[in-house]
Amino acid sequence: MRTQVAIIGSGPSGLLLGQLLHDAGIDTVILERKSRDYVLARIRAGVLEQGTVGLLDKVGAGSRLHAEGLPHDGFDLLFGGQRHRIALDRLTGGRHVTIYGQTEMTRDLMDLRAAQGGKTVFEAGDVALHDFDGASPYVTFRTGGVTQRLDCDFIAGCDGYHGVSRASVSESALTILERVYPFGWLGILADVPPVSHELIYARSGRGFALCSMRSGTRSRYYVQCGQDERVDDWTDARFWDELRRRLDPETAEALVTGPSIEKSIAPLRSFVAEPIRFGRLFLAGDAAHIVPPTGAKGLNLAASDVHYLSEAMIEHFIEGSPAGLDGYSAKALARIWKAERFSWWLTSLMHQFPENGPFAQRMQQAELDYLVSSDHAMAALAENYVGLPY
Ligand code: RFL
Ligand code: PHB
Repeated sequence: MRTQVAIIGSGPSGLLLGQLLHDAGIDTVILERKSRDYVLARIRAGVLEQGTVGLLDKVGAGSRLHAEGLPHDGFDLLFGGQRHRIALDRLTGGRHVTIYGQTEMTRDLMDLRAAQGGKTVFEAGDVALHDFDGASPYVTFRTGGVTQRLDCDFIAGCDGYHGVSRASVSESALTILERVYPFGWLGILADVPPVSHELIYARSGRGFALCSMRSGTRSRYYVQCGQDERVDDWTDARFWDELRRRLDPETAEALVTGPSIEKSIAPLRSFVAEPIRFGRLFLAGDAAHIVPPTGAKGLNLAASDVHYLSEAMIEHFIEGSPAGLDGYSAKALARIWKAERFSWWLTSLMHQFPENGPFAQRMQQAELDYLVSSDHAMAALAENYVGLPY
């Protein structure tokens, strides 16, 4: 088998890259380790920047998003028992974010790819990357009990944090920069109306909490939890009780609870691999970097990476110029680091850290007090939240 770009991973970055290249007449094959149903059952991100929505529109995958997605032009910070609104539209000159589940976006992109006859191999086992340092890279994988070989011009490693692509690069060629936080997020999804029509990011003495949603009838809530906690120890009743205690009395009173339809714990880390190009292998999305979810940046960074990467590949295939590919790593990393900084900052501001004593607590409180009293400070938060320009 031969293709121009072998894409490893059928998450948002692999699928969006496949579409952007397809629209430029560039052939791709996606190799995905899991089944389609498995990928579509993963509950992840929910907040899309306008830039991400713009890319989905560009490839023709935006119609359901515009019909069902919820445009949000603000969110609340809750601390000291009070809610403070961050008016994204006023602070950023009319920009907003869109609430639309990553699961739905993935489904839209998969359906579009299938309708256009794009090739995806699901349940591709033992994916291995070969000779990406040379001129003729190829990928081997197992499907239906048979080992196959896929020759290509380039390999796009879009296979997430635990994927094979970054792991195929020699350790000496990679610099890893990382911060692991001493807590996780316990999240639940429930078919209950959201407690508020906008998101609430809450700091409390018991830890961080987030009130989010997927629609007018489906809510997504998170509470900060210990690093080593087990989902099985969290009954729904315990979760709702803990969430209530981290909210102000009025919001806690308004909270509608119900049985969870998904419950999981995600560890929090900041992680960047540098560089993100190795000969004919290019990393994008979670394969290259992880942000803690506090800033809602992970999926949006995956989108900006593949925007840069698709432009670079189009420049190579259509104009015959290597300049875009040569500049990809530096260009993408410049935006990645800004999102890393924002996510780290918001995480540091809103969570309880086991090592924080009274001094650090007062610093968090003072910074939050300052933040909501200053339009300049709120504008800096808002412009990062809606997404920095590409
Ligand atoms: P993905 O989505 O992990 O997809 C990678 C795909 O590669 C496949 N794969 C392999 N395929 C073949 N061979 C192998 N050896 C393979 N190894 C792996 C996997 O099966 C998978 O299908 O990476 P991608 O495409 O880079 O997308 C990144 C995003 O998924 C991620 O950044 C976001 O979900 C992060 N995130 C959020 N981002 C936001 O922008 N806004 C949010 O509100 C937000 N909330 C979140 C989040 C992530 C969370 N969790 C669970 C980590 C909330 C949570 C709780
Ligand atoms: C979500 O709805 O899953 C979500 C929203 C905002 C975040 C993180 C996760 O910052």
